[in-house]
Amino acid sequence: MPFKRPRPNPTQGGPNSESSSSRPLPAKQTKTSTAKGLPDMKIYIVQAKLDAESIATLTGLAERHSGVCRNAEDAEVLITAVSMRRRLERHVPWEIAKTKAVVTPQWLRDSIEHGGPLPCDDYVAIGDLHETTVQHCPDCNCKPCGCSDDSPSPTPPTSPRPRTAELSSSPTSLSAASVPEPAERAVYVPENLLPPDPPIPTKLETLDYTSRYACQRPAPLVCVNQSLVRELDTIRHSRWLEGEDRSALSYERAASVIKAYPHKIRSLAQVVKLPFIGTKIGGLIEQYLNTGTILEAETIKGSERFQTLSLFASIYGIGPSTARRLYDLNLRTLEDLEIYYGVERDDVGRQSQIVEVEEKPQHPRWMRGQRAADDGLGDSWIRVALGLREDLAKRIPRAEVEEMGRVVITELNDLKPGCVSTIVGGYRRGKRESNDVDIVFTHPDASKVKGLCKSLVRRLHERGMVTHVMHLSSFHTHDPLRLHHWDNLEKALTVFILPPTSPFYDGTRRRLDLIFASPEVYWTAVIGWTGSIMFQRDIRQWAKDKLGMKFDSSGITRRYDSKEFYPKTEKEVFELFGLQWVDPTWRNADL
Ligand code: DCP
Ligand code: MG
Repeated sequence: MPFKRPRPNPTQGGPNSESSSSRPLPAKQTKTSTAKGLPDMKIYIVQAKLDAESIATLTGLAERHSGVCRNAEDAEVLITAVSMRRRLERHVPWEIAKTKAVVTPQWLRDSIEHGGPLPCDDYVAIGDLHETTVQHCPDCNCKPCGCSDDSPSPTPPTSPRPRTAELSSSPTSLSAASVPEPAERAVYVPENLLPPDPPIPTKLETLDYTSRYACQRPAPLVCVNQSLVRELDTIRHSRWLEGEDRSALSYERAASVIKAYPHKIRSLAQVVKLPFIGTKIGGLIEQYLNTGTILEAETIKGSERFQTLSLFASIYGIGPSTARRLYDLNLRTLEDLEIYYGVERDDVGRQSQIVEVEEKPQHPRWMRGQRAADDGLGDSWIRVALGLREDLAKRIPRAEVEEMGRVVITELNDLKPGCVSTIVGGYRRGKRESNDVDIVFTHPDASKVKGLCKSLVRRLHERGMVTHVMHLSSFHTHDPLRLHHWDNLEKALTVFILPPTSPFYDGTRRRLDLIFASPEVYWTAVIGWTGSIMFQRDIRQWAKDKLGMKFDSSGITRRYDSKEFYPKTEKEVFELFGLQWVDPTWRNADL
């Protein structure tokens, strides 16, 4: 779910995840994975230009999924972040480099994700080595250049070997093999597209606040240790603003664990064994217990830099890197930003206009810590958001969220009768006031969903209700070979105003996100967009760790064979993953 309101969240997972490539992968090859993703392959990692953490990560990946060599000469594949020949030559003799596939670190990540070596063409690290890299690439496809159709593959194709055994060996896991085969898309008949009614009670006793996974911990809207959570969240927010995503994630995880801890914390001993509470966090908790605050959080709150970066990042479309850039330009107030961006408030404030902001390449927002350098929506949207900032900063009470839902659904049903929908996001988790309204829609007849998002936005615009659209994505059929199935949903991120006939009308602009899912993935979309961020991210992590499955708001896929699963109710999603049901109001795993 790209381009939602930038929020103080570093590792933006949201409904989707972790490899840094947003490019569609080439078709899967006949050579498929064994327990090791890249069996019998020798990899050498050129350390130049990689920081210690990346070296450790890449080495770990190579060790787990392949084989690591101590010198370049013995390797088939050289992984390097270096892009200049001269620089590479300082580390690897050119004559040797020419006999290897010399590729970027992304090749390793993508190949592992893919379950076998990918063609190197798109991952060539050094321009001068393009041809030799393609020639020596260990993928089993014929090389686009340099080899003939009948040249033998460096590693002959092996027959596919599903990773089922490996998966089912985990004692806590629901084996992927035990999951029923997915229904064929063509014969899928949705049986229950409406939210369960009456709500399914959460059996708190079956949930586990000590779990490493937020999707197993019951987290209320406000917990008994809320002020401690807030202190930790201040540090997290600061780290996020400073681009220190890994550190931010540590604080986010610790705060999330505390959020679900059901007792008032009076001594560190109560929580010291909980996951993600290490020595550092433990020290901070102790400090909080002794003094009622965490010194670092208090210092952060008092810092001018933090206050300014927070202010800038509160503008929809400005992410941390843009905020820091603006700060470095010596801008300090929103008025400074107005001048910098050339905002004429009357222009954007009251006119009804569709501002379609150019869509950027979609970097999975959930690929925490690996986001694009520029995390915002672009200058044209920032200009609009600055002009609307007073309206957009106002929280939306529940009754008004419901009114907005009613109005939109009425318009939609005029357009296409029979649609069903769920208001998701913070509203569904019980928040008394929301920053925006998120609604997921579908139609029991899948063929009627396509294009509906655009038609609805057009209709709402014609009726003066949608004034701005900053992202409108179109629907593509699900492509299971993509790393992230973003395109199974149609999304419109808009600015909305209630019609003057509404009893709630007061002219305030509101952010409204419309998400259209095909009926097969309606419930995964509902879960992904209900959040909270940490809750849905840990469902994804759980699905990956325990079942070898991919989960995001646009679908569920089994990794080893890319088969899709279509749960028919929200509860079925939990059942499929072997998770206990958690009512949305207990999914508040973030602050
Ligand atoms: N989401 C996510 N990761 C993100 C952003 C969003 O998983 N980085 C998912 C979970 C969120 C849901 O989308 O709960 C809706 O996102 P919002 O930004 O609208 O956040 P909420 O609706 O939870 O709160 P509010 O809108 O009140 O700020
Ligand atoms: Mg929301």
